[in-house]
Amino acid sequence: MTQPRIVTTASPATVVLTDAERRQTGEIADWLARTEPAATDDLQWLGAVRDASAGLPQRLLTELRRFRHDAGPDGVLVIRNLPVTPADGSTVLPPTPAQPGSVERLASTASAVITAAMLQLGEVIAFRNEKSGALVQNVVPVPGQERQQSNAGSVLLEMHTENAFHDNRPDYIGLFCVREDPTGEARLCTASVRRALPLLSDEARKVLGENRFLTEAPPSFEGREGAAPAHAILRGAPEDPDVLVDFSATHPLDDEARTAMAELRDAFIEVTSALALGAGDLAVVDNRLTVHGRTPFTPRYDGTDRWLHRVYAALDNRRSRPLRTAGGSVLD
Ligand SMILES: O=C(O)CCC(=O)C(=O)O
Ligand SMILES: [Fe+2]
Repeated sequence: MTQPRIVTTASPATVVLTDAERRQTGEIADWLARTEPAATDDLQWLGAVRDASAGLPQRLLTELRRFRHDAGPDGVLVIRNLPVTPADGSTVLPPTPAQPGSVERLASTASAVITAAMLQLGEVIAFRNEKSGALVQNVVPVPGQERQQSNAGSVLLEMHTENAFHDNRPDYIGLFCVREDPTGEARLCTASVRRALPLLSDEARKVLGENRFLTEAPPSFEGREGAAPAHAILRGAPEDPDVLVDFSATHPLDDEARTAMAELRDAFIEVTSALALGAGDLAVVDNRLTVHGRTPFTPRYDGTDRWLHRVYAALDNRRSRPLRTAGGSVLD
């Protein structure tokens, strides 16, 4: 496949916290980082974060609520100037991890910030077979996995709906940058179906709306084989559809479907926003409206590489209940 040209369009909706709002958020997050059992996967700690998230700055709560109502033309909300480490300087950010499947099990200022923000959008979830079911996961480049189509890779990561193959895929993905890419090359790419739709031919719209595509599980899911049933890529209201596609895992079932998918990929490239995330930037992506990916970059593996925390949120906790066998946040 040819490497897409990344075009930066106008930046998506962005909220920059004032220093007072950052302090207010930091006070909550620093307190949560010290709140027992201070473990990101513990239901009691999550309960404390859920309660405390109601005390986030009013402007942030309002923006999150608006975004949940309607994610806008880009389906992305960027929140900047969030705290990453404690205000009192008691902890500094450790070196960027480089081991495979790295996750955050211990509460910290940064893990509390992203969990609190995501809990204002929905219920946080994880998948037992992905990153050992941890709710707060690390997005870091991993030596030897450079060419993988997963967030451990550093080649171009194709645009995708997160966990497209899964019936209970998240509604929102939070990506919180705790250390920016020192080379400045890595960009989070996002493209919404609302922006891409007007660029598609009538024929492509029709074909993309039919069950002519198969999607496999991504490499980050251990032990998942085979593809789910054939599905449509454009779904719901024809004039404002949802999108379900992973350009490295979705396969067209016939030539017309292949042509339509190629047209969609070109349209997404035309409307892509490429965001260089800085430390303290949280990008929230609406996984129904917007696909995401990442430009290639050059890891150093010396502790200074780009480091994001990732948390998923789902809107309907009852729908996934049969898969949450222990009644917690992890889907089996
Ligand atoms: O590294 C990025 O910016 C995005 C990676 C990604 O797609 C993910 O973690 O879900
Ligand atoms: Fe992703």
